[in-house]
Amino acid sequence: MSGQVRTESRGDIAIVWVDHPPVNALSQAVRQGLVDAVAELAVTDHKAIVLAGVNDTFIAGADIREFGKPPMAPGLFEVCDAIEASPLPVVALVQGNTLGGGLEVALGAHYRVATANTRLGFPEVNLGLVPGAGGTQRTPRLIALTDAIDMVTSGKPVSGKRAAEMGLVDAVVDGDLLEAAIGFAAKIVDDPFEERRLSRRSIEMTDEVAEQFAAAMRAVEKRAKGAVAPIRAGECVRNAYTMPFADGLKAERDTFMELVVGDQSKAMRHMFFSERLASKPPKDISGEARPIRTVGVLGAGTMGGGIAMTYAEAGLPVTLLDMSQEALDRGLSVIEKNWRRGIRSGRVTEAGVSERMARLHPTTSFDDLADCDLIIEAVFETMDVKRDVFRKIDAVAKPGAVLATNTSYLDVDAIAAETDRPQDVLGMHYFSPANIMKLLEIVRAEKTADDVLLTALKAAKLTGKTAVIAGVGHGFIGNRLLTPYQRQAHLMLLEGASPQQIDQALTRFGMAMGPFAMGDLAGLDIGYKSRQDQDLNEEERRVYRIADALVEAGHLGQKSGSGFYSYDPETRARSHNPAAEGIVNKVRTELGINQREISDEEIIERTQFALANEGAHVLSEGIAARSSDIDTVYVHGYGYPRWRGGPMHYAETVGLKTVAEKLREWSNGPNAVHWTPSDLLMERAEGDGGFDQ
Ligand code: 3H9
Repeated sequence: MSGQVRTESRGDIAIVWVDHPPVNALSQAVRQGLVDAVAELAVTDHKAIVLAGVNDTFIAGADIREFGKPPMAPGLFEVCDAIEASPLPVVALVQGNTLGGGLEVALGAHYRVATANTRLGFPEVNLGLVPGAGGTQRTPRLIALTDAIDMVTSGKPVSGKRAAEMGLVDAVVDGDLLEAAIGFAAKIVDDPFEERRLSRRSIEMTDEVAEQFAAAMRAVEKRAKGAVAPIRAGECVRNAYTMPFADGLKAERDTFMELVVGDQSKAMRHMFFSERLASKPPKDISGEARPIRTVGVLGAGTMGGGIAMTYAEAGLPVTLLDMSQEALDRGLSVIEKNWRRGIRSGRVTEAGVSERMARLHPTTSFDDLADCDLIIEAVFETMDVKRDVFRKIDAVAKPGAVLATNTSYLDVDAIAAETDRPQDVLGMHYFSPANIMKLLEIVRAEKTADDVLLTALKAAKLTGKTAVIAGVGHGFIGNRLLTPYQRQAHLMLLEGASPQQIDQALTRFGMAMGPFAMGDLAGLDIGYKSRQDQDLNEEERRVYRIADALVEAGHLGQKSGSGFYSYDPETRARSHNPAAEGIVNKVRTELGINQREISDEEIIERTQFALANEGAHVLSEGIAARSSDIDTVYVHGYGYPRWRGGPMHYAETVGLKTVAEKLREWSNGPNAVHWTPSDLLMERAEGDGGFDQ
């Protein structure tokens, strides 16, 4: 047996421990250890086996680091088969994370006991995969088809309590879990368990099942938005009804093997590791995070309110400051309304909302921030206002408090310089709605102390955010890349593409929203005002002539009922806006543009390579530490399809050579002024690797 699996005896019950911290992933040594343990125990006097994991968790799945490498025996499906074929009944003690291959192992067992709050699920689809060791075959043999489809295609885990309701586990246990599992095993030792070997059960594709399946799959296809794994996982579940177990298992394994070498799974595995890498402290810093017991938030508007919600949801008391009682009352009522919406959908209870509201302490006095460990300002986005607010915070905050600005563009060094403690200042850039969006850009200013940066990373972890560290620079990572992306969209609009064509090409590519629908949502007047305030040259003004003309004609986007599109006042449904089309044509004529056909391929190349090129600039300027951080920002903050792995990974998938050739062509073409190929990208294109070498 391997060191990662060990056995012990409790009377005539054997315990098999999977001991592979931190998450007991199913390495080759664990797989071999399990097969050996079951075989060895079969020839002892034991009467039953309890299968458990160390560290209060069962098994979080196959070892993702092994994917894409040559397979090593035994395969996980063989492990599950060996457990199921054991002559001794096997009880899986399911606690902590029981995910993917971990749940497949538990389904190979004959019984499952679980804690009420364990997480059981098939997250394979989040890695662009289907379960590959019988998960799609055993699950529908145990629970209702709709539940099985939901588990396998959504990737969302269910609790032990819910699993018991579904029939996925046999009992919910608490207290001393091992004793409870041993007690359960002692009760069933003499029971026949032949029919508990799930592979031996047969299920049929009746008309009713076929109908349920078709309805469930229609919903899956709608949600998939270009991702293939959920659809393939659903097809595997169907096989469970139409094929003998062995054939269904083989079809599932073949699907897994096909997907694991495909671009989508590679991209999603890249995201899995990128997200974890992004939130690790940089190598050059040391020390410990400062304590976060109380939080202060300035501004009770949309952004400040969302940030306050995030911390209150994490259980922390929040002092919420605004200039007037009226603004505070308005902010608090919006917050309460948002939380109450969660009662209807079951995300929070009535009592939970009251508890959260009680954590919010509204005030109009800066003095009430004196006791806060972390103070985040989310006031109006102009330098003068931010400077003024920071001077006031500096006057009242206790020594050692971490002071954060939620700016989206401004110079954090300049803001820090307003205080007598620039070492305590950094940027914490949240995305709207801040209580929902996962991304947090943490902006490390020139003088930010190590332990201040660590405190911001801790705050992200406490509140379930995906943190990415950025350096100071206009727009940091995310908004900086957005400018050339949008510029290309607006140029193509001038050249002949319609807003619909551009938006559709990009949503088909997988973006959550196209740039013109997004502009309408945000309000076209915002970009207009910001352009008025900037000293833009004639070329740059030309790019946005259509957007400016729309605003001047009163088409401000959704808020005025029309922008690039028209909006139904009731449903907000989008439709063609003939007035916008007229404005587009007029501007093209005024500028003397000869309209031409633009292919969807060109739309994708110009927008995506603009992102990658700017990303490479950001990398070489040291504003992002790694290209994978840029990918994390785009997937979590900008609706970039996870299955494409972010704009930098996408460029690598296309091939940096191809990207470089296009950049060379465009920087010598009619739009040359808008293209500055990154030296870093051009240089990396010469080698075989990607951005992060
Ligand atoms: C599968 O099972 C396929 C099968 O159907 C068929 C096979 C044939 N492998 O997230 P954390 C590492 S597909 C390798 O920070 P948490 C992780 O990288 C798999 N490594 O902790 C990190 O390492 P480091 C289906 C893994 O407490 C460390 O463990 N399963 C794996 O916030 C701690 O992780 C999944 O998709 C793994 N499977 O969250 C589950 N899992 O310290 C994936 C974790 O070097 N895992 N690591 O950065 C998760 O969702 C979370 O890690 C989990 C814990 C919820 C378990």
